[in-house]
Amino acid sequence: MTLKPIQQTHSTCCYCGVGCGVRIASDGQRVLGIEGDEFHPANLGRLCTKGRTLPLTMTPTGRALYPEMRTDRRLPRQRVSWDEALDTVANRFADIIREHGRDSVAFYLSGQLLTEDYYVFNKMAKGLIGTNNIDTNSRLCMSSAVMGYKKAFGADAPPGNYEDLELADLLLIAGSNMAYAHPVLFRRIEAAKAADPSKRWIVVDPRRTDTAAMADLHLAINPGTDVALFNGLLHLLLWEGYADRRYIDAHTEGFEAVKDMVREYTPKLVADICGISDTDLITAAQWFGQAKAVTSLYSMGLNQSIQGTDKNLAVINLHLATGQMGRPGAGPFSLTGQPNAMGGREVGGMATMLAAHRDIQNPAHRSEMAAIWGVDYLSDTPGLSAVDMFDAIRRGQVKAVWIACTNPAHSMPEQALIAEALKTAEFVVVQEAFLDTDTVPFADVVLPATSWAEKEGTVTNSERRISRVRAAIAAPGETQGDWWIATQVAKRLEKHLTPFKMSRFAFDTPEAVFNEHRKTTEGMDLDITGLSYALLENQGPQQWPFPAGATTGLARRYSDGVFPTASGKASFHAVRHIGTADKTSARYPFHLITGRLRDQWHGMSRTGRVSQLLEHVAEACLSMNADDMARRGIQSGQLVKVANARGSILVPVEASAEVASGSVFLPMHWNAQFWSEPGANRLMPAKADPYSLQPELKHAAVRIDVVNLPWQCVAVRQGDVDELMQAIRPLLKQSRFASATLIGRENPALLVRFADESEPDGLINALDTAIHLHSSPETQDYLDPARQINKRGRWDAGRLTGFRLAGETKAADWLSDVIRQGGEWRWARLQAFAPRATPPDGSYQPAKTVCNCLGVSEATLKQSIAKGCSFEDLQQQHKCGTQCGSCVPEIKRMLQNAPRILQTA
Ligand SMILES: Nc1nc2c(c(=O)[nH]1)N[C@H]1C(S)=C(S)[C@@H](COP(=O)(O)OP(=O)(O)OC[C@H]3O[C@@H](n4cnc5c(=O)[nH]c(N)nc54)[C@H](O)[C@@H]3O)O[C@H]1N2
Ligand SMILES: Nc1nc2c(c(=O)[nH]1)N[C@H]1C(S)=C(S)[C@@H](COP(=O)(O)OP(=O)(O)OC[C@H]3O[C@@H](n4cnc5c(=O)[nH]c(N)nc54)[C@H](O)[C@@H]3O)O[C@H]1N2
Ligand code: SF4
Ligand SMILES: [Mo]
Repeated sequence: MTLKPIQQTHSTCCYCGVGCGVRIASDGQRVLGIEGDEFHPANLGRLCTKGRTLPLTMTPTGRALYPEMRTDRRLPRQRVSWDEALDTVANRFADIIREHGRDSVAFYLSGQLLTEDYYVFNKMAKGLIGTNNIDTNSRLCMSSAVMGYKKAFGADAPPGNYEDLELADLLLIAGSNMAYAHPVLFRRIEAAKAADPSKRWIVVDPRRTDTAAMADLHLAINPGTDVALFNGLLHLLLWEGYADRRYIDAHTEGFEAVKDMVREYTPKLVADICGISDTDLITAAQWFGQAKAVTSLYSMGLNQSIQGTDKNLAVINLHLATGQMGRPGAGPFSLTGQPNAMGGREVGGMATMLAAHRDIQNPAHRSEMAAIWGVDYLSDTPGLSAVDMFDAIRRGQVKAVWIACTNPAHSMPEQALIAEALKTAEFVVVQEAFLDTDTVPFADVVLPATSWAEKEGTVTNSERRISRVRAAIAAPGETQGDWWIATQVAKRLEKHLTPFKMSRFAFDTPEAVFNEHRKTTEGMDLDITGLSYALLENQGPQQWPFPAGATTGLARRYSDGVFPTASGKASFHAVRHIGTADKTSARYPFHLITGRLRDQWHGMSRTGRVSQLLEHVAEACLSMNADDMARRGIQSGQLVKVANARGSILVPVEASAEVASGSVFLPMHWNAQFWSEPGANRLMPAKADPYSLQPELKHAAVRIDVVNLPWQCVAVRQGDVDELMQAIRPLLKQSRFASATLIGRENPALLVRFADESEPDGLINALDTAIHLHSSPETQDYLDPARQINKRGRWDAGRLTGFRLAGETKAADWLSDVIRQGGEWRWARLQAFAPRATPPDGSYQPAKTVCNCLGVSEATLKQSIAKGCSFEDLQQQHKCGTQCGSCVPEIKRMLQNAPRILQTA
């Protein structure tokens, strides 16, 4: 065998909006490793757990590798050629447009597409078909931030850059759990604070997240009360004389109305609405007022609200009133979530905007774009935003939808309605990299896309920095770039819709697309006419604007105090507190909050394949305040039903000090691929902000009841975990509750659990078949039919490699840990599988991993902490937290929670 030489390819991480630069090691066919790029200005060499484990996600099982199609929805899809798939999509779209008009088709895209992909789709919808029905998951994510910036400054996008986060002497972090969601940026601000401990952080979050735990002041406000809080802060800032009159007079308008309005927001009233003390409020205002440079960082806790735009504007008011703008370390900085949320905004890939920050309803903007695209018609009616789009599909008004790079069956609110819409639609196209998502089963046509390490293009991160994404390996199967797929269909559609003209989709490379996109930005606020692939190649990632002739991008906008509004001034907005769409009541007494976990990404199509990433949190779990649990007689590990009028889900509950009394938290990630349940969005309201049209995905009112399902079964099996996971999925619906996950590191295993009133017919046989646990000389059974107890273990070469405990599961945690730790089997076989078997005393230690990079377990850390180790000692002994650093907050919390006598010992 000849070894292929190892190549290094510079690219960008495909997860979050931090936009870390990576170097991919490959042999051209397979990704062999990954490192952070020391020269990329976003991460300077760092990567978080998700970025570091990207190579482990590159397994072929479950990838969409070939075009597939079906003409009868009762039958499975069949593999077809690209020509057949592309012709079908173009023909069906053309037929539907001819019969029902341009607005009877829609596109639902993603902030994870590259700018080039996005550009072609947007041109096809707006420039070729003539519909603005093209919206994206950015509607669920950034649209309130976009509206906030546009209303206040006249243009979109964060004014500052990542250095400002380090330069600020006060960070106001609101509705953002950076420690989990933007880990590498969090490492940067942590380091800045360690270097200068006089820097302060205020964190505004109803939960005591890892981010909040590190703050100098945590304002644990009631969900949805941010506008009241910011108005209260402004009230105090003005009262205490911290207003910057010179800045207000020279560079803003609308101040007087806001000043009058915030009079109402007295400290007493605000403390009551927000559920915080007025002393904390006053402290926060003093710190804000006294700081030389304040940067506010915010994300979904502000955006995903029926007041998302107002929440953004209320933060911006604070900056305008105190002149905390346009200087190093000062400004309102919206953290973008997806790797290319910004690029999507740049090409205008949403229902309410045109390319390069132009407006649909501005006739001059429309004619500029029509001229660039060489078309006569651009629709002047805004298209349907995400929630309305799926509603229109459900009502039959929109007949065909093309979904690319997003999983709406999981991520949209009121899931039941989304499923109904996808069933009602006449024609559903899903362009995906993975087949195991909740949306794919609805597809009439699946278009297989290349993904990270296989595709070419550009992305823009949170600080307006454009980086190249490069292919390191060959495209697997027949997958194609998203831009290519869109281009091929557009060319075919042109023949139907505008025959005999020269093609406007003559793109043969992503670079050709980029060059056309660049032209649309000429003279606009995001002018990038000075950028090219060659420049990005030679000089690395660049910030926009970068007009022709420039030598660098612009690090900081509005430093001259001139804003792109008619008057050149920024606007204050008098926004009042409204609250959440759902109100808690006697019937639905709990606030359900949703959000992210450190090691999972959205619908888990990628991160759910990596056992290491599931070690941090293995299964969906509802976090609940211990006092609330005690009051209701609920115990950790019990199953509860979380319900409201929109539906219900079953989930195990766990006591958590993170949530306040009256609130519960459920991660957004788990879905029908890993669970008997569809996910948190079964319960979330499809109620949206009136300006940004962003739905309130953060909050719902729910009730919580204990559910007793006496029959339980747990099984674990080592082997090809991708294949085991696929085999188990059809069984997840065969009992009232089920969940599947991966455990272990070197020899990962599938873990699946079921619960029901009594043993479901045929489930055990089906399970044994799916996980290859047939009776054999290597297996040992324990049966007690009278009590429905049926257990089996399997050993290979002296090691336990699988088991199934049905009817009685007491030994499940012990046996799972034995498999996870991978050691020799040291106990009597039958005895271990007898009823209520427990590990012989002291013979094993539970294996929860805290430091994922180096595999340091909670037990190991607890032992060292009990011996009196400090944080530095722990790092020296175990190297924990020295790689990606994501576990540092957790280790610090463990140290804080350890009995004091031991810490000082
Ligand atoms: N690990 C990981 N990282 C990610 C992602 C991921 O899936 N996994 N996704 C990326 C994407 S697309 C996005 S958009 C970002 C999101 O990044 P974040 O917005 O930081 O993440 P979330 O956990 O959704 O929400 C942040 C916090 O809002 C709080 N919150 C809830 N309601 C309120 C409220 O009314 N007011 C305030 N002030 N806070 C509230 C929640 O308790 C939560 O801690 O993360 C990006 N990074
Ligand atoms: N309750 C609740 N719901 C939420 C949120 C919340 O906080 N709470 N957050 C919302 C937010 S901010 C967001 S951004 C959304 C995210 O929601 P989604 O967009 O649905 O999330 P993903 O799972 O990232 O979906 C991306 C899909 O693209 C596929 N894919 C990956 N790479 C490629 C590629 O190169 N090409 C193509 N064609 N496909 C690819 C992946 O397999 C995956 O299925 O969820 C929203 N929903
Ligand atoms: S912080 Fe982590 S997930 Fe985000 S871009 Fe960097 S490595 Fe990727
Ligand atoms: Mo997002």
